[in-house]
Amino acid sequence: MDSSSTSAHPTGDIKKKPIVIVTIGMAGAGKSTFVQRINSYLHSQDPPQPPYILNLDPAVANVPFEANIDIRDTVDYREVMKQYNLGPNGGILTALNLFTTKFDQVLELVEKRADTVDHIILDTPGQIEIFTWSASGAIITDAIASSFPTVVAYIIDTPRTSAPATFMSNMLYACSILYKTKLPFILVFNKTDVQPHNFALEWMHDFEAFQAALASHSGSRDSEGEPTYMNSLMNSMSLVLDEFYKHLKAVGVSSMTGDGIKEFFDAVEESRETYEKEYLPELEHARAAREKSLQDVKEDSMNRMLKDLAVDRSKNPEGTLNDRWESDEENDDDDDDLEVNLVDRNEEPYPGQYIDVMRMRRQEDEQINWPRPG
Ligand SMILES: Nc1nc2c(ncn2[C@@H]2O[C@H](COP(=O)(O)OP(=O)(O)O)[C@@H](O)[C@H]2O)c(=O)[nH]1
Ligand SMILES: [Mg+2]
Repeated sequence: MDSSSTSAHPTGDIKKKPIVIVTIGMAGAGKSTFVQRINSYLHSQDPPQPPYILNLDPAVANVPFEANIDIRDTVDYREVMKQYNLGPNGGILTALNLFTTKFDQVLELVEKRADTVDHIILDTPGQIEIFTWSASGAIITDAIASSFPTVVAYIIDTPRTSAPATFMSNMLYACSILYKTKLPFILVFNKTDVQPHNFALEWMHDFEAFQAALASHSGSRDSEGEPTYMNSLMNSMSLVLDEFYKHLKAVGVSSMTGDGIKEFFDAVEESRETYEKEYLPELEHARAAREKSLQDVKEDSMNRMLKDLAVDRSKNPEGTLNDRWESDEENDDDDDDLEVNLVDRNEEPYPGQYIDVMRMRRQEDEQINWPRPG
């Protein structure tokens, strides 16, 4: 009987770190529906692999999945709108900013569960730019990507992307996000139940096919039969994008029927390797560079201080005797900053567990009235 090693490790290998899937995409592309679909797919696996889900959309009325951490428990974006005199977009952005100030606590909650989950999923606000072009979005993405392998799932509304010009702007947007986050990237052509995504794959693999589609589209020639400005611009851009396509994976899914979800998860697993081979070394390199420059600054100021001290002592030798201090104070940490509580919905609720950002509310007598433009 020598089967002891396998019985000690029923799974056979060491638990891998969970992988984070950040869903990004235009409003209505189907991010939330997609998250619901991959959630139910993971639940239906044998054995089930329930993911850990974060909802970062403060303005969503109904989430079609059960989030472990929900921004709406922490901030009420309508209250934020009222108190800061903002419109809906400003309200959503400010709500996300307020939440981001507590993201270290969110990460702690996630890390506590890292041993028991394989996937961590982020659903982001409906309007893409709120996440992709805000400091908060960048902070959240960087923080999570430096703790876990992370992949961006860029959700595309396939039926709405079938016109060549729309397709191109959508791809350029994806391109900008890829270069901003530098994370492994999966293009998810959603809603394939309405329209299959093969046209997109063809355009991505063969830019001549794309240019032909452009040319056959109305408005591609002006009255003299010359290609329009827009048309020639797009022709040259398609060459640029050709390079970009090489760095991504594309899958077609239907969040409605569940088609293609398995292929999506295959792409996620491949992305884990890309993360480890490409993103992680770059991240470590950047971190080392940052630490080195910080160290240089510290050393420089330390040297200058020592020099000043030496001059001082030579001027006033008795002063040196008083240069010591009694350290009778306890090692008292300045670190006891206010614990604001984030909630993991899987744990027992208790009173006062939510962050109350409304405490930052402005005083009645402040009389601030921000004029609205226009
Ligand atoms: N036919 C079809 N409709 C979808 C699919 N995925 C999402 N939708 C619909 O698209 C709309 C927007 O979806 P939602 O998930 O709220 O988009 P979000 O703003 O990106 O989160 C909803 O009406 C969904 O029912 C799909 O795969 N097929
Ligand atoms: Mg949504």
